[in-house]
Amino acid sequence: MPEKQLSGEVYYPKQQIIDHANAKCQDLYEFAKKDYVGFWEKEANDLKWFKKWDRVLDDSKKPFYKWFVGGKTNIAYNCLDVHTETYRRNKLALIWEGEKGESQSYSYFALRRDTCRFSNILRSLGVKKGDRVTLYMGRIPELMIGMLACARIGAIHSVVYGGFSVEALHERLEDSQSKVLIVSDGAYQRGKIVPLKQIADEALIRAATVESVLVVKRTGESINMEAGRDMWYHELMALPIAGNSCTIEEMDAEDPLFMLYTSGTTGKPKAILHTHGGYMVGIYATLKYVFDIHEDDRYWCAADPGWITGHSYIVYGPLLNGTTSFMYEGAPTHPYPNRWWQMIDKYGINILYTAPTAIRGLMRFGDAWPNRHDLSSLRLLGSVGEPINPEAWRWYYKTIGKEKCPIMDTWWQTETGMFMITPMPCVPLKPGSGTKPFPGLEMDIVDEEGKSVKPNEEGYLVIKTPWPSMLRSIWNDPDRYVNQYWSKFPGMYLTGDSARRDEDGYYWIIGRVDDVIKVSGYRLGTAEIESALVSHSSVAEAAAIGLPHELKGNAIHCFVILKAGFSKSDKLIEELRQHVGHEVGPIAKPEQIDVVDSLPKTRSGKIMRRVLKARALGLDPGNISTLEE
Ligand code: 7RM
Repeated sequence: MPEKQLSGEVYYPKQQIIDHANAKCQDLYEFAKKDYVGFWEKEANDLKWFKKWDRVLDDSKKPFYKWFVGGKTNIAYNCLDVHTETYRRNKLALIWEGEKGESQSYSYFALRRDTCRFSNILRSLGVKKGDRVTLYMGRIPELMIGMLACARIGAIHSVVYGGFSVEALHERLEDSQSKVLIVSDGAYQRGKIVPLKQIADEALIRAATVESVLVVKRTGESINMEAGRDMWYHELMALPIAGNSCTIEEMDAEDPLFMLYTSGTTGKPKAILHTHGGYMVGIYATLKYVFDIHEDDRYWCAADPGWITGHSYIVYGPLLNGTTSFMYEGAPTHPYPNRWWQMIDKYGINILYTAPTAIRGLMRFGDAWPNRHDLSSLRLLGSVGEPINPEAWRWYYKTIGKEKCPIMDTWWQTETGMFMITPMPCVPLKPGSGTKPFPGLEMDIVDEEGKSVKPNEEGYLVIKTPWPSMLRSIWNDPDRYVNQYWSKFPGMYLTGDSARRDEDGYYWIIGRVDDVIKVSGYRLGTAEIESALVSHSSVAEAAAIGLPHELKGNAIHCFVILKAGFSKSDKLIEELRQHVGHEVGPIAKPEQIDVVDSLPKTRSGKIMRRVLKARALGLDPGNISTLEE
């Protein structure tokens, strides 16, 4: 039992959870507090290196930190080859179920073999170390194989979420200067087909660097195949050059592994860069300790591989830990709201990791759906993407976890690569709080001057120590990396979130303080939505804000000023919504669009979204001294 009585609604860990844990987590906190560099070094020693590092951390060129300097490794080697060299070769690495109900599984042996075959194909198409490859597909095994194949040969993968559309994909192909695009003909979603290849064709018209397009057949719908550019994945994989073995590229620990686009404060999305060495160590250790991963577990992260959660905790984390990862292609409620519960029962899933929006979406169908299934295999639950409201937390805990599974509410970002604020199995939980920083991390909540705020006061959430899976930079824009994350408070990483810490030291995330909107856990920038709106012939100016939404967490509300000659109509509003869907993607479609005559602006012409939001919520807009009118 903890020494101190905690305040509020507290759930103490069950003894069997503590006993099962693969480490005494109090010891981890203590060890890492004394020597965080030593803590990470110890974790790195669990993994295979072609050459060990000379130095664990080099902070001589802050904020361009380097980890495991001089070390040589390859994350794909640690995900696959280290296991196929042992008795794990015949163990399942991946179990996949399609939305239509079909299933496939891959042993570590099979996943390595197919990855090697695909690596050979990529090499034969001229893809070399450092080249960029974009992947745009649904949740299918080939996405995992594609990512691992890039990693194996040292190519940098850039996965574009399948929910994004033409302009978003085009921008990402262009910015990354990708040589190859891997796409599926389409993706199943709620019984319908999302025509990914068709969207890609449109995006490719202006993407000059793409030489080859490799198409995975998923739906079998008829698509356009451009001679000389487009090739079928299954045909390539059957060629003799796709041998079952493939030499591995020995990567420097600091060599880039992938780039992943995410939305920021202003302007276009930026590509966050992660590495082979430090990223690997961070992901491996956090998943092992937080979700208490054991190799006989069946672990299900229900996120999309196209987001950081999927990169770290569907693909790399589970494989590094030698466990079995489960992947489901479709929607949680298709064809019925028991779809998830049925699969937990069918496959004996031990750990489920999902987002509050999904939990709320399933909760509204009532307890009868989960109660029809045996969920007793579950041992741990997880939540990510946005603050979880206590009501959804309690439902998840009681109805799904049967009051025996702790909920790991993990706070982290594309930029952090790994869990940052999170419980571990020994930590008492409070619904809605991610509890405390992971061992080895010093975090704080500070005021405008960078000084720690008092308990329960709101402030900027910052990180004060470097960590191995931290972003290294922004692709092609190191200045933006410095300005965005390290300039407001010298020596501190700015997360962009506001938070408070209670009297027990528990962190409570309040939300973004910048122009990022989290819709159903997906991160979108106001700038992307606004620029899509003004690209329509009728719109002169636009502003987007996020307003609270019962299921989605936040929903997008827009304000537009129409150009002369256009007038407000339901037809035009619907056309604008569709236009945003086409340009950015269906997830970005505004909930509501209001036509207005003017927008609140600062004297320098910046739209004051804060004022729009306060007005919409009927709140005091706060300090409006910079307002123009
Ligand atoms: C993993 C991910 C990052 C932003 C972050 C927060 C919000 C994420 C939680 C959360 C409260 C959580 N990466 N966020 N997890 N807020 N509790 N457990 O979501 O780059 O897409 O977004 O998401 O605002 O800054 S992300």
